Amino acid sequence: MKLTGAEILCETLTRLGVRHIFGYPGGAILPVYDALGKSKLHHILVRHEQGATHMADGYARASGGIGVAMATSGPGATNMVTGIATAMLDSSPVVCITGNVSSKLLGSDAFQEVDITGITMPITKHNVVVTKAEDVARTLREAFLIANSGRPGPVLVDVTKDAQQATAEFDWETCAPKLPAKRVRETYDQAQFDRAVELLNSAKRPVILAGRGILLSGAVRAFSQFAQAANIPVAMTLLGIGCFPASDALNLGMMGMHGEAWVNHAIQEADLLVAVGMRFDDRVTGDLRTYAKNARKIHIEIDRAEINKNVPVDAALIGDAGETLTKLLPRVETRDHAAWMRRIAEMKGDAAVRDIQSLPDSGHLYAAHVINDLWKETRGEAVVVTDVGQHQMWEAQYYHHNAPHTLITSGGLGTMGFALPAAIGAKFARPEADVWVVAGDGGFQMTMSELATIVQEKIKVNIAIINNGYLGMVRQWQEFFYDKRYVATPLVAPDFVALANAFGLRGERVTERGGVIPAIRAARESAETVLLDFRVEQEDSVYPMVPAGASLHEMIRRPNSPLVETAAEP
Ligand SMILES: Cc1cc2nc3c(=O)[nH]c(=O)nc-3n(C[C@H](O)[C@H](O)[C@H](O)COP(=O)(O)OP(=O)(O)OC[C@H]3O[C@@H](n4cnc5c(N)ncnc54)[C@H](O)[C@@H]3O)c2cc1C
Ligand SMILES: Cc1ncc(C[n+]2csc(CCOP(=O)(O)OP(=O)(O)O)c2C)c(N)n1
Ligand SMILES: [Mg+2]
Repeated sequence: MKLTGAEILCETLTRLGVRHIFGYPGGAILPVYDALGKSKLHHILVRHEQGATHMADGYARASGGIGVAMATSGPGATNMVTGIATAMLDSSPVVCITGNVSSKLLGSDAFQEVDITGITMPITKHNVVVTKAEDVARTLREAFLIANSGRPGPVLVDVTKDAQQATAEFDWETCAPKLPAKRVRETYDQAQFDRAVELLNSAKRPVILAGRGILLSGAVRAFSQFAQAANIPVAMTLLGIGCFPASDALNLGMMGMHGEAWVNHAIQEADLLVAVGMRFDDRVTGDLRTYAKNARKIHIEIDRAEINKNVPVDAALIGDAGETLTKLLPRVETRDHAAWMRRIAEMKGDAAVRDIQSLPDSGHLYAAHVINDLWKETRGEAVVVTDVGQHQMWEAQYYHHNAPHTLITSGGLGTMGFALPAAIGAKFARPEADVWVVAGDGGFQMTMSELATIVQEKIKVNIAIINNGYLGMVRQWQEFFYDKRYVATPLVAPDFVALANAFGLRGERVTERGGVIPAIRAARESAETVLLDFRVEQEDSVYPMVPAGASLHEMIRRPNSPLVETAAEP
């Protein structure tokens, strides 16, 4: 069958199981758009190509599959850069397709020509230029394979206009990928495995560090069986949240810069850390010289490059988390760690039992209240997509996630503007889910034009803006480390309710604690997207906080005040 490169592209995507493409057209990708119109693929027109990449990323994170974004050459492609880097830092499988000028014009500074493969080389897992129609199908199939195998990541396929327009023979069998099929090699030797078993079965004060690799591996069940069998408490990274139920007795909570104080202390006192699918990010370890000095370490990790990168380990089990945990399970002996659990409970002290819900209503609305009420109202079952800043940390602390893929957030790059588009992607992946955007007044203003995408596509998400009138997380650093010199952090915002109305959406402003639950209920009951503008305390800070570069146990705690650090146990 003879097809144009553009038709081959659409046909290949369809056969690969793609249903949604987030994109924005332009001259260099027009042949593909023409073919798209004749295909069954659902194209979602975004308002900025950054939005397309975050949508594809949110789609991937919510579904466990691959998200697809598309853009034209030049500015369309460069607008994708932030979204690609966001996906790269969090190992998210996204395939980006860009058009480019005709192959004979490449390198001539032609209209809207940029070397997008050069630009994205360090922020893609793989990228490639396709200049011939006959290479389109195989290259795309390879891109999908690479994006979602081993350690996942973004792949960019740049297709020149002549490759889209030329015709070629299309035959699914002959365009099979030429890469080795998905294969995760166990590269640890038996001695490492035996050492890990010995460490696991002899530890007195063990802690599991659970990361996003568990979610990427689809190993939630295997992980839970392992943790229960070993009877070891579980601390989670920000991106690991959801891989183990918050309600489980073994769950300790989040570790790291804004993790729970007792979790960080437990890590510092541990005699064994079992790191599973996490990469010892600097937000997690604090000062490496003082990090968990008394602990032996086991690292279960698919990417060899992560082993001994930041933290030297005693046993490295390189491979897929699910497969490794399943192999370890029969060798794990269930030990009584009651004394250790008691010690951790002691470290929780009063921080764990103070319940913000039982505090008298002082008339102030705190972000923690909003998030905790959201958790209660949605019974912890919503898919929450956050932006970056204080509200992101409060979400991690006060919304207790029990199910995998229910917290979607930009961790590694920390990309403001992520939440709204990523939530749109998540909604396409899981149309039945109650999807909530939790964004700051700063980050929301970066990509709020995607409200129009919501309207055009007639989708329903709920939007909670935690509006503190500041670039709050930066203001907090200025408060703590720059003598309260609030340079460039007070922030004017539009009237968000009027803004929602301008897009044809309903909006509501909430200024008092009593208004939170009714507003959340009304938003959930509405068939259409509702934007809630929560006017919260302006100069509140996130506690605890490990200052950048300090030791993990050197946390700034909330000064004496009627406020509390932690909500009730789930
Ligand atoms: C404002 C802000 C504050 C933050 N504060 C904190 C904080 O207090 N605490 C915190 O934890 N984080 C915090 N973060 C996030 C932090 O920057 C990192 O993004 C996060 O800690 C990384 O978590 P991770 O290692 O679990 O996930 P990733 O960075 O996604 O790493 C996943 C790891 O799993 C591996 N992997 C992938 N697939 C598999 C598989 N199949 N099997 C085995 N392994 C696999 C990967 O190779 C990788 O090493 C903050 C971010 C921001 C923006
Ligand atoms: C694109 C981008 N620019 C700058 C930053 C640095 N930064 C991190 S948090 C933050 C403030 C976020 O403010 P807001 O969205 O209002 O959230 P809040 O912290 O107030 O909850 C800034 C500027 C970033 N993470 N991303
Ligand atoms: Mg703010």
